[in-house]
Amino acid sequence: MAEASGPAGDKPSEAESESESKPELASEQIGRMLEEMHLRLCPGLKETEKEAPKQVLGTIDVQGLAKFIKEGKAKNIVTMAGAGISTAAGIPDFRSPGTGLYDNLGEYNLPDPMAIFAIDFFQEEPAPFFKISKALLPDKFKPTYTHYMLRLLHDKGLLKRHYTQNIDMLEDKAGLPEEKVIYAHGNFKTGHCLACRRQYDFEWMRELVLADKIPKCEQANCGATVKPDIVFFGESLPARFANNVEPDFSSADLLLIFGTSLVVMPFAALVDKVKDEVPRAYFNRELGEGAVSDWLALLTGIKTGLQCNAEDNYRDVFVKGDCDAGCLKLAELLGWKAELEALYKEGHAEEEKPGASGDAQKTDAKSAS
Ligand code: CNA
Repeated sequence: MAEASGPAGDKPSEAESESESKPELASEQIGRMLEEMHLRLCPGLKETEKEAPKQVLGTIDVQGLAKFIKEGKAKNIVTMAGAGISTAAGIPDFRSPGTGLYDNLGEYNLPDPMAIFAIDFFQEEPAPFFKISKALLPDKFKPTYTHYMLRLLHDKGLLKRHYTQNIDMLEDKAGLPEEKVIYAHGNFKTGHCLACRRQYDFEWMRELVLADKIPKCEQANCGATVKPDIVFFGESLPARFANNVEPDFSSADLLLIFGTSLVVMPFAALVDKVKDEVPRAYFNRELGEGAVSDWLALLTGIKTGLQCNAEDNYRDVFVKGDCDAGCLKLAELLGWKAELEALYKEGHAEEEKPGASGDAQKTDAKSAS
């Protein structure tokens, strides 16, 4: 379109002067252009003969979702998660207004909030990252109901794989076996020297971070910063992610997504990797940016991301509210609530001793819709 209009002050082209006098013609032209663009981008859709995908959920709500699982139609469930599944454990997410990390980085003097997790910035100034890591160290927290719901899906033989953006390793603490979890953004389990790549373990890094020291390589003549193996903005995702995405998502019969704004790529794009007829359920406080039908869909008809708010939504369930509440609600509908509560209780047994503060993580099913 830019080529079609000349620089300011140029004589208008024939098409421009015509469309100025006949606005209805201009909108027809725009319509045709969009149609053409749509066909160019999706050549297979010519004459819009593509069959509408089948709606497999009786109702597009948590009840429909529970019925689908109860009827044994979901045997290869893939789950995806973000920081929202761990906020109830006391770990702040990135983007929640007020409580999210991005709203609380004033003291770090960063060029922008995302810099704290950007590899270029870390290489120059690792101190802010390690300062914040002290508050986020994974051994301080306990899994939430959502983590135990994942565990329950696994115990029942229904979990194909869990993909997490989280680095807190609470999935591990909840008892999900390593082969069932893809830590898409890595975790704190190991770290590597930025220069010589020598490996260090979590315990070694933890002691230094707790003592407000920047982990430095101990190899002779090195001394470079050691970075935990979490994926910073600007770094590639682990090979295990790339190797498993296609087989896992193409064979999934249900996708459950918990506590993520769905804005960080390429993770957010995974929602489009399941087959067209596969139901997708999104447990989140709000429709995250990446979960709404956007301008691109409106303009081109190409729908990427969840379509919870779209008029023709046939498969995307939005379970609004805290994901723990959503999980308890789903567990109740499935007849699994007692098992879920037992797992949670067992995992929190230590904190429930008199005087301990396990209350911060208590929740109930009321606020899920
Ligand atoms: P985000 O962009 O901060 O989004 C979190 C989403 O969860 C938001 O839409 C919130 O509304 C929602 N949310 C928050 N609490 C709850 C709750 N209790 N129930 C339901 N919804 C809730 O975080 P994303 O995970 O989408 O972004 C990906 C980043 C965040 C990844 O790179 C992570 O490494 C990174 N991160 C991880 C942790 C962690 O490991 N716990 C903590 C902070 C950031």
